[in-house]
Amino acid sequence: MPSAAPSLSAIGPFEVRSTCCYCGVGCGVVIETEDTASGRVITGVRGAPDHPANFGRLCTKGTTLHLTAGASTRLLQPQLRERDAKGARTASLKDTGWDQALDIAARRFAAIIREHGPDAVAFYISGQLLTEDYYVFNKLAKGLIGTNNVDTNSRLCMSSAVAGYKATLGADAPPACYEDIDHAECLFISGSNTAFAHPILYRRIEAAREKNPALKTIVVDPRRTDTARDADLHLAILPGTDVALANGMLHVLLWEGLCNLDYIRDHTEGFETLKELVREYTPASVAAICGIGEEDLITAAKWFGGSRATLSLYCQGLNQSSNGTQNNASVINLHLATGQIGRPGAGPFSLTGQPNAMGGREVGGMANLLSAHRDLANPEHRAEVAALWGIDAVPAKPGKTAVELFNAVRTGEIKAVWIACTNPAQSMPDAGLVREALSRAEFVVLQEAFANTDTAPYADLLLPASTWGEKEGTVTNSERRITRVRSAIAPPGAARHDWVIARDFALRLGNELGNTDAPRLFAYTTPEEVFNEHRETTRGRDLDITGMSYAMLEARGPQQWPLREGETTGAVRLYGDGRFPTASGRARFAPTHHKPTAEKTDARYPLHFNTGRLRDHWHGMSRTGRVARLYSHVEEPVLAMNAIDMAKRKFKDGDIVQVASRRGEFVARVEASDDMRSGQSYLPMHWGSQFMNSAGANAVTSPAVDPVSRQPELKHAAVRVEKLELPWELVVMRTVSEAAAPELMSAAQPLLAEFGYATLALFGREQPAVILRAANKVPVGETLLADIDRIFAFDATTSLNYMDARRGIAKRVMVTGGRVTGVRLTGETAAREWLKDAMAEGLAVEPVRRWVLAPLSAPPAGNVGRGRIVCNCLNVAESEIRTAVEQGADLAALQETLKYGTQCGSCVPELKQLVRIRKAA
Ligand SMILES: Nc1nc2c(c(=O)[nH]1)N[C@H]1C(S)=C(S)[C@@H](COP(=O)(O)OP(=O)(O)OC[C@H]3O[C@@H](n4cnc5c(=O)[nH]c(N)nc54)[C@H](O)[C@@H]3O)O[C@H]1N2
Ligand SMILES: Nc1nc2c(c(=O)[nH]1)N[C@H]1C(S)=C(S)[C@@H](COP(=O)(O)OP(=O)(O)OC[C@H]3O[C@@H](n4cnc5c(=O)[nH]c(N)nc54)[C@H](O)[C@@H]3O)O[C@H]1N2
Ligand code: SF4
Ligand SMILES: [Mo]
Repeated sequence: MPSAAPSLSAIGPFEVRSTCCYCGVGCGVVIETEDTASGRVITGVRGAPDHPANFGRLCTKGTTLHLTAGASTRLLQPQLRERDAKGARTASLKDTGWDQALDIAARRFAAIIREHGPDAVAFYISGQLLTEDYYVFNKLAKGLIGTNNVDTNSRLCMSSAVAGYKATLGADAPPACYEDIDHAECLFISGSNTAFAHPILYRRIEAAREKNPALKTIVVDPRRTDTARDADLHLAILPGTDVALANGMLHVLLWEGLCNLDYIRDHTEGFETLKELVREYTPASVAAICGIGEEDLITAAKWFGGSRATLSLYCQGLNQSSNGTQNNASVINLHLATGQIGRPGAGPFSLTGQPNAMGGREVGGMANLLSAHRDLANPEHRAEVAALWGIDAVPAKPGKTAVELFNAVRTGEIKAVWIACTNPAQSMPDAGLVREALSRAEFVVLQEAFANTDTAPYADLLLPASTWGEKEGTVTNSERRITRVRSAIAPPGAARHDWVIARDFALRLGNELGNTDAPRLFAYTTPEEVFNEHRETTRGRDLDITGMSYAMLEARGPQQWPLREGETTGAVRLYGDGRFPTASGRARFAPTHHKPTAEKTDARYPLHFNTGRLRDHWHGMSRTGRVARLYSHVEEPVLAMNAIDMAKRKFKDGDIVQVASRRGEFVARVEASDDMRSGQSYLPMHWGSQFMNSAGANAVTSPAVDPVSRQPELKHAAVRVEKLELPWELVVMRTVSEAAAPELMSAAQPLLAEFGYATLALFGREQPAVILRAANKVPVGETLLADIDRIFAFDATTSLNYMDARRGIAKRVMVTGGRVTGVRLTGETAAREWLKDAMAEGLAVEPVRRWVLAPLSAPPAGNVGRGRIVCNCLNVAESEIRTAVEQGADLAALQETLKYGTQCGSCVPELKQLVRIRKAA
């Protein structure tokens, strides 16, 4: 194994160890490369066998990382957007050099700072940046410019977890570790769809349950997710009632004598107030608030308090709420009251979402934080950081947090915003408002790896960043483990590393502002130098990593913090001695009453709207959206509703509906799901304007925030759903090489706006294809159809055509090299699934030929299509699994003889469910 980044001149296959760039599990990967005529390219990826987060395993997203490494749709050159005579942004972008780009940025920022002060500019960065990138950005804002206006997408993600830990344990440190799953006797999983969002951790949970059948799992989630379905007990609470649930559980724990009074006496404070408060949270009243059975509440409490070791795993179901801090604190209350902390298998373990959410917290890269878990509000902390940086002072005025920041951009208080490694036009709540803010801003810089995100059209300056497979640095995963990220190939085009871009901008801005300190403050030549400076800021702090170095991580592998100078291993878990980093050394209970969410349903907006993740996609899909097979599990945005609510509205599966809140709306298909309780609806967060004709889920979500953490309430909005009559349908499918797929999708994206309903996706595997699905009130005009033919390269002269003007139906099929390579159906699309399979699987062309030329529009009898793919590694459809199960196969048989679910394992929860359904029938 090579020890450092390979010399790029080396010839032949080469492998480099790095970390997966998706979720906070932080799996180690081995990147496989090959040298080609056009330089070194990434050809494969596999799990690093000895990485303590994954021991060789990767999920569906990790195993397909190499398929996202091609250059198409990458930003390759700095680009400047032109403005029209009225000063509005145009679609026209001009390539420019780095010197010119950074000079322009420095001049614009300097002019605004001189005229309006440092708080008139802001940085909005990301938990997907490496620790070194993050550190430089934070110092640039707080140390050079003198503004605390630096916030990140972690505000939408982990800030309630940070606030919850600090309020109770005294510091932002997840005390547990992955190994605790093996030692636990009870797992309390709340607001976390671990099976989808932290799949490799979920494999660990499956293994632990297999090894220890006594291990009890409780899942708290309003939806019956794959994680919930697998659990011993699923509490399908009403959305936003987590605090009531925890208070009710504590009530039961007290009643049952399951609290650890010795622990409470020796290591905590404030219990009396909480005890008094939970008196009124009787099982009956809590069951009513949460909409669950009293018995289930009591069982949950007994399992939690009665087990030898209880581990809680929680995520956005708790964090993304206007009560997010209290949701977190109330789970921690339960651990403190039962002494379930600081021992193997016990503790409140907040799962981090992004690969470096933790690193961002460590460098203090948020509007209210400072380096090494210091607080901006604390004058001593400010003085310490100023001394470490060698500057007079860091500004005391708190910076603006994400939602406030974009509001201030909208009102003109903030005039220039620098966005790096995040896509706020899609991922922020109330996307319409954020888009309006961006369009009003005087100057927007976007530092991105990919060109086609929803934020890109608002950028005046686009700066191409290097990304996974190219960058060097470190990230910290959920269990406080710092791992190296390494480069396997050179960045394409003119792309540069994020920390380099931030440094070079800082140097130029310093120059413009006449700040002679800048060259000293940003004298880094390698990410290692940045790491070493960051390390020094942690000395004596709870996350002290003075014993770590790049060389040490090289020699000894990934390490958990704290790891102080002189130590050889980090802390596996925290607070084993019952001492907490608070003034008194005791943990604090955080008593609080149940409060409803900020937005409530009413007669006009009667349905609760919830959002979250899919198994195979990542956020705005700039990366996963390039890989055809990652669409096969869920092909398009579908609103999930309960069957009763659908019947009440006379909706059928597949109907097109408009979902509207007080802020905006989107159009999607609707499907009944028995995972949903009545009164609730759900749409995945991934689909934005690149994939549908609206901003998607965040067109309707609420910008209400938690008063302490300022985290927005992305899981709770009130909506109304109405059916749209769009009888005229269109489906266009075109095969394309994997490398060219993103480009064709980008080219087709402007078409989405032309229809009442429209989505874009990929399908297929060896032979990927782009698919545009659309519907409209009336047939669209010939000009638009001609545009479609041009964009999708349909050749009317060589394609098979059928037209029935009277019925308004047209069929067009292209056959190339004995395969169906293009299909355009208008008016009627009943045969689309059959034709889709014909294209993806290369089925015989003859039946398709006959069908095109015949007047029928339905597919030939019996050709319904394979349907949804469940096992992505082996390309197995749900229909095929059902057939095998009907013939008697159980999970073991599916795995042993058919090998389904034996590679990455991400589909195992669904295989189990299909077997369960069959057994129940
Ligand atoms: N496949 C995939 N994995 C990912 C990501 C991705 O984009 N794709 N993103 C990563 C990131 S950044 C993050 S933050 C994590 C998020 O990981 P998770 O938090 O596990 O994922 P979500 O689907 O956002 O939300 C989890 C669950 O919260 C539930 N929920 C909603 N309201 C409530 C409530 O009031 N109470 C409770 N108890 N639960 C509620 C939802 O129904 C949902 O099932 O995933 C990470 N992993
Ligand atoms: N409705 C709803 N909205 C949500 C959520 C939800 O559950 N529901 N979850 C929220 C959460 S938890 C999160 S974390 C956010 C995530 O929201 P975003 O941060 O907007 O999501 P991403 O699509 O991951 O954006 C990262 C961007 O960085 C780019 N990129 C990749 N690598 C690099 C790199 O090395 N350098 C640079 N400069 N750019 C790079 C990618 O192309 C991508 O466009 O979404 C939030 N929004
Ligand atoms: S669980 Fe999947 S997405 Fe998360 S780090 Fe591991 S391979 Fe990557
Ligand atoms: Mo996140």
